[in-house]
Amino acid sequence: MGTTAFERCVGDVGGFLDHYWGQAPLHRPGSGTDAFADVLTLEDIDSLLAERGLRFPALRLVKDGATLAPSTYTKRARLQSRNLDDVIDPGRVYEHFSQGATIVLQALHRYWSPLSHFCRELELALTHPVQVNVYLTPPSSRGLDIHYDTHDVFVLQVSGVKHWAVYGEAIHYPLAHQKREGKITDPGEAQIDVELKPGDCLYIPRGFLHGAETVERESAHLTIGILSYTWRDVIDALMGDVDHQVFLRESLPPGFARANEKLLEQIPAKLQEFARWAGGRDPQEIADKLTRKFWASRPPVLTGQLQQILNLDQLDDSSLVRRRRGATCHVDIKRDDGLTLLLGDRTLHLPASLEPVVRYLLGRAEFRIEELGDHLDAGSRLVLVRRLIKEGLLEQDLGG
Ligand SMILES: [Mn+2]
Repeated sequence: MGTTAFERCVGDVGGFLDHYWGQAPLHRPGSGTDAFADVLTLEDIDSLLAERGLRFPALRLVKDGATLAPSTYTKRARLQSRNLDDVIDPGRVYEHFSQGATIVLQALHRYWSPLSHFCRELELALTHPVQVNVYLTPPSSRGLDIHYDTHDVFVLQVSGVKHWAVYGEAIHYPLAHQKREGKITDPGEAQIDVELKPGDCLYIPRGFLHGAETVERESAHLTIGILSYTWRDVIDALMGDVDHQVFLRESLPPGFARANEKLLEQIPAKLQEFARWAGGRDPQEIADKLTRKFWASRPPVLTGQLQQILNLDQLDDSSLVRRRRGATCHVDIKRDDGLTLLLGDRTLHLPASLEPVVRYLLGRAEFRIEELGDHLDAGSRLVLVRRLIKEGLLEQDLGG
């Protein structure tokens, strides 16, 4: 391997960004049947279905364009003193599958660590959030009707074969709520018409119509969804400050809803005032807000953290420490009150004096704690490293 997650999806990243990203679908033939075996196999899916005790809607079933009622494949279970009525019944899931239903495993990046890492790598490359679903379709079946999605997707074929058709754009850059209701009967001519084989990747930008069905064989694929930030988010970031603007807090003219002349008269001036205010905003401040939004909302990947916590008291100056795989950290020094580390789901405030040592340790693949000696005394460096291990940013080398 040695290639990045992004390259595994699109090949040449530069060419993809120039010619396809947000513009056009792309089919990329794969490098063989085992191309995605390290992230998910059919055996893995089998074990996820049968052994994980999943609850709806982590798994759902669709058939011929319709979602099956969860009550037909869930069961009741008692846990502690609680009655759960949404526990997936694997036996009934397999029965539905035998009768043509597609199994959808939702948000696998949350609990299947090879996919957590794959998605994390991809989202760090894009700095747009990424999620993944798995679709397992029996032979001669169709899961969803022709539709478009409101986020870009990479379809990665894991096993079996599926026939895909990608048509033109139904709506340019749809947002999450801009879905189309009702059946699409005339999607127009297909731009891509292909049998997706193991190792293949298909990129479908949001808004592009597509449909898929299996023929002779079953099919298992990953759909990686890219939940892009848009310019709408820039406006949202701007609007966060609007409440501080007195000129917008002024009440509308009394009686405006009965006779609106006064309102009509005042709107253009207010909009101009708003445009002046918006135009005078510091772009850096807005960019920083969006940057923080990404780095402060990444779910942690805490594989092995139990061992880390149990071995904290073994840490000494000679301990080898490294950045935890998949851990995110953004150093925010814009604030006056010290150093802020955005660690995905948590924010860590440290004294500003620690900036050089934090930069040092973030810049290294791995290091021994004694290497921090130029910056911190023996006690302080142990305290800092221990804290960063607890926060999930670093991990101690526990020797195999
Ligand atoms: Mn789709």
